[in-house]
Amino acid sequence: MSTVNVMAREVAAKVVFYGPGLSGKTTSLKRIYESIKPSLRGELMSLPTEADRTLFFDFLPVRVEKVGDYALRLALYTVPGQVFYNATRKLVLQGADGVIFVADSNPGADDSNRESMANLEENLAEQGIRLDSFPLVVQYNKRDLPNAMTLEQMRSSVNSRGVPDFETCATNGEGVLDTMKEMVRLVIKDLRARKVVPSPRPKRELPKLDTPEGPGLEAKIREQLNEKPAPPPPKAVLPPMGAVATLAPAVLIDPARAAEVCFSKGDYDGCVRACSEAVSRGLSFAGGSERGAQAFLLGMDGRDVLDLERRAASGASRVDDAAFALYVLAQTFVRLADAGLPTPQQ
Ligand SMILES: Nc1nc2c(ncn2[C@@H]2O[C@H](COP(=O)(O)OP(=O)(O)OP(=O)(O)O)[C@@H](O)[C@H]2O)c(=O)[nH]1
Ligand SMILES: [Mg+2]
Repeated sequence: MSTVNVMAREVAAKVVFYGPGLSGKTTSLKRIYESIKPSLRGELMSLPTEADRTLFFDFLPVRVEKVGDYALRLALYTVPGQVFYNATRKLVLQGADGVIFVADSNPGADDSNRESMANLEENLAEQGIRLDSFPLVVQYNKRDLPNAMTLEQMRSSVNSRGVPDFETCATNGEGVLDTMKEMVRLVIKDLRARKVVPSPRPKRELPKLDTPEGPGLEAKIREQLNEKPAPPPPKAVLPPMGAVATLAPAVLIDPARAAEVCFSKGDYDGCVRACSEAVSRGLSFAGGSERGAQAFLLGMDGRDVLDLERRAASGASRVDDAAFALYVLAQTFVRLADAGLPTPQQ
């Protein structure tokens, strides 16, 4: 769900990479991470199994500097494609502003491509969203395979709607940024149509979507995305700020970092406890003392908050509990930003 901070003139939106298992969602996100200037992205949070399959989700926050006079912040997620992770897919899909569907060009994946598209449609419908009127881009991945299905075959399998589509090879990055740029364009168009951000004013210095003069949004985005892979970040004594701390309001950066450090050290109990405490502190900015009411006021799912408290009390957290805790904490930060909390006096 997009959130707007009018004071900071900032809009945050959520984009989800969806598709069958092994189609190349995580690989695509890694290419985007490598292609964006370090100053415009947070850390890539990835949670693979030993066999490199996505267990919960991958997460990358990026900033596309300006949309009109608003700064656009994107949270990019991938879902786990394996069929039995549908509960996680639903959770990650909640509040998405756009979806990049990554289809696999391997002929053996035709059925799973179709099933995954049907699954996306079903999971969005549960949120009351019709795919026909939702920002969607299709990425036909693994075009480098010698026996890749033809473009026509793939279109008829997963793109009966005729949404914008791109041929990609995520392993070498071909087409991945073009797909992302189109997604950004559709999300912005949708945010404007829903009046979440104002339409551009007819002033020369503002970026314009479709006119030849002026820098144009496309050019603006291009400016912000390096076409070449970024050099590795310099060695830091402290671990780099992670994805969740990047979203934190100033007063909660340290607790968020503490949770991330616990996670990276494998201290999952510590991570869940730290998240639970930081969520409590975050919710307290909504006023009152009752967790459920605070969550409600911020527009959060109270069940997630209670679930987090239960996991923190259990003292037997596993990696997926810690990932869930970080997810709830990230949601709290996004909702706080939406509500303009904490105020500068707090
Ligand atoms: N040949 C080829 N292989 C690719 C391409 N993209 C990804 N792969 C490979 O496909 C495998 C799966 O890629 P992932 O990015 O982990 O797939 P995923 O969609 O995230 O999979 P899940 O997390 O299980 O849903 C890896 O071995 C990748 O190297 C591509 O464009 N071409
Ligand atoms: Mg993955």
